[in-house]
This record gives sequence, C-alpha cells and structure tokens, in this order.
Amino acid sequence: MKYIQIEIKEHIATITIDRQHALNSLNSEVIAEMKESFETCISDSNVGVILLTGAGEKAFIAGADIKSMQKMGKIEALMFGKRGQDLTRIIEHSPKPVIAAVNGFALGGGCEIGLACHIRIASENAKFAQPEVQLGLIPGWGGTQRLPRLVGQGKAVEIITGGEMISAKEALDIGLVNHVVPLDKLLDKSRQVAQSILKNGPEAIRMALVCINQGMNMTLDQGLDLEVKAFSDLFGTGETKEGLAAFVNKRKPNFRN
Ligand code: CO8
Repeated sequence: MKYIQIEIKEHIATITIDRQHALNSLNSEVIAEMKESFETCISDSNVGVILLTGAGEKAFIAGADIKSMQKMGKIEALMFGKRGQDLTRIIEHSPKPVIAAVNGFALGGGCEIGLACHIRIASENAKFAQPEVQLGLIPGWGGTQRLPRLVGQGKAVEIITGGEMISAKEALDIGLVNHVVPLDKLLDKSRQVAQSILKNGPEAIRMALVCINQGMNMTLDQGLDLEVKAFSDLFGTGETKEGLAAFVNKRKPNFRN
C-alpha cells in the first residue's frame, strides 16, 4: 500500500495514514487503502484492538482531499461521499474496538473518521473542526449525524455551522475526546487503553459494541431487549464459562488462547 502502514504487536494493530505532504488528507486512493487495512485487521484473529493515527506531528487527517473534490460534479461527489461513509461504517461496526490517536489536525472528513472510531485520544496540539461550510459544503462522512449524537445538538450545530477549530482541551470538555496527553505520550496512552481492553473477553467486547452502537438508535425498551438477549447469548460461549470459572477459582481468565 502506498499511503498506509500497518503494524501488529501484542494484539494491537496500528494503522498509520502517511500522506504528509497533504497533511494526511484523504483522496479516493487513501480511502480504498484504509478500507482494505481495516478489513485486514478486523479479520485477523490475532488482532484485538485497532489504533488509527496519522504520520508526523502535524495532522491526524486534514479532511477530504480538497484538490480532488474541486474536479467533482454531483455524481462524483455522491460516489466519493458514499465511499467515505462506507469506510466510517466499517470502522463503527468493527467487532474490535477502534481507538483514534489524534496527533494533530482532525478536520472535516478527518474529524468524521474520528467520530466513527469507538474511542478518541488526542495530543495537546490536536485541533478539531467541521469546516466544510467555509468551502460551501456540509460534512458528508457522517458529521451531521454522529457529532450531535456524541456532543449534543447545540454544540454540534455551533461546530458545524461556525466551522471554527476547537482545541484538544475544548474537545475534552464537550466529550468529543476521552483523554488529552502530550504528543510524545499519545501512542503510549492509546496502547495503555488498548491493553486494558485486551485483558477482557473478545466476544463480550464484540457484544457490548453491538449493543452500544445499535442501542443509540433504539428506544430504551428496544435497547434493553437487545442487551438482555446478548447477555444471555454469552452464556452459550466458552468465554463466559472461562470468565466465571476464573473468578470462582481465584485465577486470571485466559480469554485469548
Ligand atoms: N486537502 C488537500 N490538501 C490539503 C488539505 C486538504 N484537506 N489540507 C492541507 N492540504 C495541503 C495544502 O494544500 C498544502 O499543500 P501545498 O503545499 O501543495 O499547497 C499542504 O497540505 C500543507 O498545508 P498548509 O500549507 O495549508 O499548512 P498550514 O499549516 O498553513 O495550514 C491547515 C494547515 C489549517 C490544516 C490548512 O492546510 C487547511 O485549512 N486545510 C484544509 C482543511 C479543511 O478544510 N478540511 C476539510 C476538507 S472538506 C472535507 O473534509 C469534507 C469531508 C466530507 C466529504 C464528502 C464528499 C462528498
């Protein structure tokens, strides 16, 4: 692949976007490589958590590639929008938690890719924005849908209609990111969060993600039904038997071997 590096170590796959001359902005080629990378990591039984980050110290993803969008008409824009949205769906529906390690600008489509990830951790220099309106556009990879669900409608309207950048600290205050750390600690912190997930049952993690993701779009009663069904289904798995037996026998559970 030309723009993506994947490193798999201790059950953590790190996907790094490397198109630094254009601040890791996404054209169709990068989107296709990201799709392939996520599919590879999701289907690899050795991978339990996926980290997504950008190469360099300046940008996570500075958005969709503006230069390639300039040449688009309505049909091309629809195709480009759908390809980006498909990628966000693959990320969001990943059965393995995806952590965005946001190491700089997360703008437009870059913020939207981050929103599709399950957890966001930012470096102190990170900046977030949905600046599409400044280009006469609106977010097209899920920003109008996922941002209000995460930070609430009022904040999302301000961010999307104002288009201004917000700092990592502001992003933390409104719940857009989970943690803010110095840039040189970003990957360590992200791996630490990944490791706390990895000690737990992979099937339970998968089910929890399904319940949280689907439940966000259900009534409370529908969500509770989904949850209790998933809870009881786990009792048919060896994983639950192992987890319960380990507690009773005062030993650590062995979920991944
Ligand atoms: N696309 C293409 N090239 C970019 C992008 C981008 N999004 N961002 C930066 N670059 C390029 C610059 O053009 C420049 O290249 P060159 O040297 O060849 O001119 C290089 O990266 C370095 O950038 P700057 O010189 O501008 O660096 P600065 O430090 O001065 O500024 C900024 C950094 C503030 C990040 C600035 O580059 C900027 O404002 N970038 C644009 C950010 C933006 O508006 N992003 C949103 C794009 S729209 C979008 O993402 C829509 C998503 C949904 C699509 C749906 C499709 C239908």
